[in-house]
Amino acid sequence: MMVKVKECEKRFGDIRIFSYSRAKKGEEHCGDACLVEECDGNNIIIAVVDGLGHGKKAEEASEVAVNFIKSHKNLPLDKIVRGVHSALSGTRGAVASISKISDGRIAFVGVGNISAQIVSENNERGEKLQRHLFSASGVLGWNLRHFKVFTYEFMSGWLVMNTDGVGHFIASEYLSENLREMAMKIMKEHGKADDDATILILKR
Ligand SMILES: [Mn+2]
Repeated sequence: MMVKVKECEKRFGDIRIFSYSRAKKGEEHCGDACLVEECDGNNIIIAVVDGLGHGKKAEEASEVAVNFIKSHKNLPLDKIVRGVHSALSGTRGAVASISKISDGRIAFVGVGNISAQIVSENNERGEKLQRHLFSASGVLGWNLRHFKVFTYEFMSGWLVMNTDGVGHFIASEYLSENLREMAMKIMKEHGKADDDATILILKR
């Protein structure tokens, strides 16, 4: 059985992004989706979305979310999240992480069971800093309670975002300048055959 796979590679100045999505085994629709776009003139917006469940309905929900983000990319992140929540009402719903990358900074918001990690190289002692980013509980389109937009310093390093079709891993154990190789290694070791799986890696 063919597995539906989607790969995307983009570069904006000193930022490179690679994303990879594949459907759950035996499924032709992928309920996960990614977005990478320029926004706010000189910034970048990225998103990873997991439509609830799998199959066509999950795919429809993630498409609604991605299309909303794309057409409202210049709004502040909190407004985008509220907008996605409204746009998804009447659908399966989705969980998502959305981030804007600007000069030296990352703004991030996560809602639901979806994960993101930063490995940055910019602390004073020159050590790598590794952290998992906080995701609020809830499902966009169904219940969105309290959420917060977090801002982190990000001069250089990796931002890794993935759906729960990829099991727990520590991004700093996989660092590579070759983002495709890095993504495929994580996917090979941690991808779950019984769920759609997506990983997006940004490197500055
Ligand atoms: Mn999933």
